[in-house]
Amino acid sequence: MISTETSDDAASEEGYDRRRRAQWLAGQARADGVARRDMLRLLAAAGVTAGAAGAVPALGAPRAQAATGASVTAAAAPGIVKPLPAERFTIRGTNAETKFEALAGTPFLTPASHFFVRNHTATPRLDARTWSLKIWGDGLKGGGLEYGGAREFTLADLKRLPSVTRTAFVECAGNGRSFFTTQQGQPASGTAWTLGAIGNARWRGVRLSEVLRRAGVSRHAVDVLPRGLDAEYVTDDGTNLGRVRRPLPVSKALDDVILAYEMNGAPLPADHGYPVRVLVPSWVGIASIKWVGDIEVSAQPLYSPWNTQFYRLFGDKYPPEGSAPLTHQTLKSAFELPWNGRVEAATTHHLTGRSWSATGAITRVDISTDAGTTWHRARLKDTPHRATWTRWTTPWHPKTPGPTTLLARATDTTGHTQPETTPHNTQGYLFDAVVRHPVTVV
Ligand SMILES: Nc1nc2c(c(=O)[nH]1)N[C@H]1C(S)=C(S)[C@@H](COP(=O)(O)O)O[C@H]1N2
Ligand SMILES: [Mo]
Repeated sequence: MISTETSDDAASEEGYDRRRRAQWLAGQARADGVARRDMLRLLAAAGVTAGAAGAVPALGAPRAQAATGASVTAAAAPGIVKPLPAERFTIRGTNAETKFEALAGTPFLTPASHFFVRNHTATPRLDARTWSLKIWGDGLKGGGLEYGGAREFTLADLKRLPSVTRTAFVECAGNGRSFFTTQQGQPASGTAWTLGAIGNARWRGVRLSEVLRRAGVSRHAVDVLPRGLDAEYVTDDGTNLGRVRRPLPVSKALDDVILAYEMNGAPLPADHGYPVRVLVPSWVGIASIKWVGDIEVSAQPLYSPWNTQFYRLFGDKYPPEGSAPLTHQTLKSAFELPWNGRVEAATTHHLTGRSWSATGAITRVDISTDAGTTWHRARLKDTPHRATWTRWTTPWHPKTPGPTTLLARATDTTGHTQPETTPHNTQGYLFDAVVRHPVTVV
């Protein structure tokens, strides 16, 4: 039942390598100092054919990274466009995790320069002038079964419609996954995120409901299926799952979903979905499809690998077909401190961190600096809201040198408090237990 979410688990270097070669063919990876004929020999030996490379769409001219002086770390995440300095990001295959300690001192809204990136393949370079969104399917009035009946919206069309802004986090369903292994001794497949697969931004765009209404959504519509324009996703065993797409029930689509074209007051950065992404507040990150190119509106329920084999809970505690498809994210807390950091004894520190919940506003955060023996309340620095995070701070005056464990435990308005353990699921989704953060007092 275990399947891999990405190509970058330790166990599947080969898949990552294969993808990297395809990206090189598409002009997205650097191979400084490697002769072209050596690259071609590598590709031939690995059986990467023009067909496999074709899984990567034409992405325009190769990026002249040397000329633009892009950071050297970019080579480790070949599909990501923005700089990924090592003090801010941990590269995990095609993804970049934000280091929580790098958020110390950043505002409530995560700057794009610090926002995590989760790419199944690579960031496509799209031209907003030729981009359009096609809405199609038998859930539209008058049918429109195929593209022939599609309603099309250019970016200019979308910008002419009434806009909305909404602050919300985007968080990967697998955020915190590595703690199933390190804290609970129960390995899970997929990218070994710590707590940094989350960012909180102010999104501006048009309501999806507005666009669906104008496209003529019928009362028979049940699901909508937004699909990205990035490359088709090929799993490690070579199965092509097609373009990244995940159905949304029409009830959610007509509720608070946004087609976002701005992030924190600027056009969406390439890595975060330029020119337009779907933004599904409080739901698992996969729902927020980047680089959206079309949306099928269906009178029948739709499935994709992203709501069947992925993004359900599988394991001993769940039925063989898994739980229902995941919707809301969960409750978590993190310190803005390095893992295994060193803290000076006999001075007062102001520990800082953030807590967040998808289902309610944070009501309290309890902190322990002695591995859970004693607890006290942190001071909340933001007015808590659902689907965003709340920053907090607490003074700490460590007396004796030596190792200790810091804990932060949040409670939200639904009455939910972070538990000591999270029931295991094989793909490591929705970790919500209190994380044990080791530090050494020196
Ligand atoms: N088209 C497309 N949309 C996508 C993805 C992707 O790879 N391709 N990744 C999804 C996942 S799993 C997450 S967690 C979020 C991450 O958004 P970010 O990269 O802007 O942080 O985007 C989602 N939308
Ligand atoms: Mo994700």
